[in-house]
Amino acid sequence: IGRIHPLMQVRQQVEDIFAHMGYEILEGPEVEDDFHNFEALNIPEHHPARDNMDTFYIEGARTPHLLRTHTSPMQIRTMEKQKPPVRIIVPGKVYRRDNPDSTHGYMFHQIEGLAVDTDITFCDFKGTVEYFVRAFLGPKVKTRLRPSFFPFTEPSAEVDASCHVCGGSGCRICKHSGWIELFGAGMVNPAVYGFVDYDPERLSGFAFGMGVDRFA
Ligand code: 2U9
Repeated sequence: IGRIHPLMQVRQQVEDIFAHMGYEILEGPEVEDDFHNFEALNIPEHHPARDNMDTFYIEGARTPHLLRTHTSPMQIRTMEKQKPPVRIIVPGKVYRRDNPDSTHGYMFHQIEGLAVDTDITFCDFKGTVEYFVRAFLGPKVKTRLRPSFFPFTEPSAEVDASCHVCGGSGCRICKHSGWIELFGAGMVNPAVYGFVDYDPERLSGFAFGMGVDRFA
């Protein structure tokens, strides 16, 4: 008897929660160019994330092409084509060079999201994150934002949830901290808007990225 794969179950749950908030679900190409995967996301040429160590480049193409290292290039493509407001969820396979072992492969699944409009604030970001985490993990779960860094968001944060095993009192699963790291997020770095012809003086937004395999 067939079953829906655990990764696709998680993907469906996440999609349903954001669809309920009015987000559109979009997919994009797995072979991308340098501009959409790096340049437009404020990852400059000598950033370590661009090293051959991390990225599979496609040989023989006229211009540099690669296997996307995140689904973010599709958010760039959407902003190039579409005027704000933008509210999208982009699930899909991504590829990174790594030393494979029983818990690491070359391909994994991500879900990223992007919201851009004329007056989106950090409060909208926080409220959306809290709504999502409670819808996904249950109404009693607490969330916490920790400062972080990504080239494409500023400020950036890691989103933690109170431990689903011990409820926050501390156990082996949360390494006695009471918290579990869930995903990365932040306000879209204004530098990104310049690459897609959006006005950073008029527009703001937030973005997030989560690993489906980790969630499952
Ligand atoms: C645009 C602007 C900003 C997407 C984001 C993250 C933070 C993040 C990781 C989670 C685990 C990747 O799968 S993972 O290894 N992602 O922490 N992603 S903000 O930010 C964007 C995307 C597109 C135009």
